[in-house]
Amino acid sequence: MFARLFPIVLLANHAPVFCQVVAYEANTFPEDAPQPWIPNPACDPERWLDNGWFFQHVEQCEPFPPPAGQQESFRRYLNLDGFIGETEFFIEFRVQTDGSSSEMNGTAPTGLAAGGFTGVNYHFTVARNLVQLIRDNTLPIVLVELDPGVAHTHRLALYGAELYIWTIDGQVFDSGVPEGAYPTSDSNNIIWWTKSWFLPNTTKWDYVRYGRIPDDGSGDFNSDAFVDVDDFYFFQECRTNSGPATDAGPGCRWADMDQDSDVDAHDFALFQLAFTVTE
Ligand SMILES: [Ca+2]
Ligand SMILES: [Ca+2]
Ligand SMILES: [Ca+2]
Repeated sequence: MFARLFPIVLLANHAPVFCQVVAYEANTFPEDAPQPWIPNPACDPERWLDNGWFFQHVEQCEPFPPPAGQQESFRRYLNLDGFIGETEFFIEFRVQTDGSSSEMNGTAPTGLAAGGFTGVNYHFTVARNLVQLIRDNTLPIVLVELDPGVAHTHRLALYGAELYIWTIDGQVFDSGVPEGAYPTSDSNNIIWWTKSWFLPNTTKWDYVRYGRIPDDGSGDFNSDAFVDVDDFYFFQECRTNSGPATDAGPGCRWADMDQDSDVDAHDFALFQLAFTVTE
């Protein structure tokens, strides 16, 4: 299926390389993923898997009065993943909720936050038709309207203390100089959740990914120095979401092998050439 042109040369140099991406693809429950998330449920919310999506349904929690009913969050610590000090870091998640924006002052219906006890924070709250980003109580809240009824891809690209860029479905909605670098030793965890504040909601997650930003045109999504089956799944996703002469977006620059902004058959040919069989 794949060209196997250079496996002997590369296998001779094959040393264990730390996989530089954590990707939860919602084919399992988050706590059962190969790189598991730490769950923290309250009041036994409903949850299920369907075809690569993780669903959460939350309601109020009898007999306790609102606000704050059922909820469940998932957390990982980036210091355990070896990402502290990474100066080309991304967080990307794809989610859809039917929850109301009236829930947002209770950090519901759903969201994701990157932060820690001190240091830099990026706190996203997502509703059916609205998303907000809070970085600090002293900074303006950024609000962006969303088309309801479809999933949206949120991507945060962080370049040390120099630059942050927030894109939704490939379009930039906020960027600038951050208050500091992320991740750092005191700002080093990612948490995502679904919650009923006053109202019920059903939320579905396609994926939550974070890690080193892969090099442009490298074909190496997880930055382990090999173009192999681990990258292929993500390459196919980029190709499906792009096509000839269609900008594949910031999350797919690594898959644009010929650097003309799309991910198409020409890129696939180059991906095959770069492909190696690893053991
Ligand atoms: Ca998925
Ligand atoms: Ca790779
Ligand atoms: Ca291309």
